Amino acid sequence: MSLHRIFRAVIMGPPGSGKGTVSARITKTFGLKHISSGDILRANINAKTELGLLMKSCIDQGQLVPDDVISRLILRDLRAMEQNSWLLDGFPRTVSQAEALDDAYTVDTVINLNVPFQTIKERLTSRWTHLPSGRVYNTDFNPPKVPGLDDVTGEPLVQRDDDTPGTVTRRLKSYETQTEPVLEYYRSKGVLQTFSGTETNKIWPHVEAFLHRKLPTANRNVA
Ligand code: G5P
Ligand code: MG
Repeated sequence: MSLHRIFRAVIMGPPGSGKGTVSARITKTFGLKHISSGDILRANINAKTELGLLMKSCIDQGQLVPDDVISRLILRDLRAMEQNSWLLDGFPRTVSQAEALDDAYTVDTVINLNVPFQTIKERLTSRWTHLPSGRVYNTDFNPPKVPGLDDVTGEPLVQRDDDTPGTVTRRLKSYETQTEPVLEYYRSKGVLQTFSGTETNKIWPHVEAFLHRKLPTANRNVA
């Protein structure tokens, strides 16, 4: 790896596996730009853009939005950060999305968070989100300093419309049928690194050590 090489990573894992939580730690420690497809979609819904209005019912029902829509959206954002190292969270989620990404960029590493479904179901019903930033809290695991309010802005936290038990079950189903094949896709390319566990605080040191090996200081974005 040359000194100035840009580092491009993907973080995968079932809904609620801790992608957002681990991404925040990676961005803080390694300075990669974080792009979350879910955060971008929710920002569109919140701002009532045409795209947001079209995608809302899909997301609320726990279904994936169409491949061409999300691929276009994410690839457009990535073109605006050609000079940056980045971490993609929530994209790609189908083999077709992975192929679209592959046509434009080579992914250096894929971090896969392997967390049992039972653990996930308990977490999501106690998640609170600050929609504008994507910051996530949990009433047990990492509660906000003031209940119901974001630590940084003091703005109100909300529960996501797709965090109801029935919708979580549908999201896990679509993960199994549509997203698990993407793991195989990256495994065959030799870039998949899986981290298993039930607690983010136990998984994180392994992810951090792995990235320290992969990503010498010189490759990080200037903060
Ligand atoms: P998203 O937004 O990408 P998901 O379903 O992939 O949504 P989600 O729900 O955002 O993933 P996460 O980021 O993996 O989960 O997890 P998180 O938010 O960090 O952690 C979950 C909760 O657990 C939080 O409350 C956190 O504090 C807590 N937690 C973390 N670690 C621990 C721990 O160790 N212990 C405990 N007790 N708690 C913990 O996508 C949403 C929708 O957008 C559409 C789809 O409709 C999708 O369903 N979409 C796409 N559609 C098509 N293609 C794409 N590429 C799409 N991307 C998004
Ligand atoms: Mg997330």
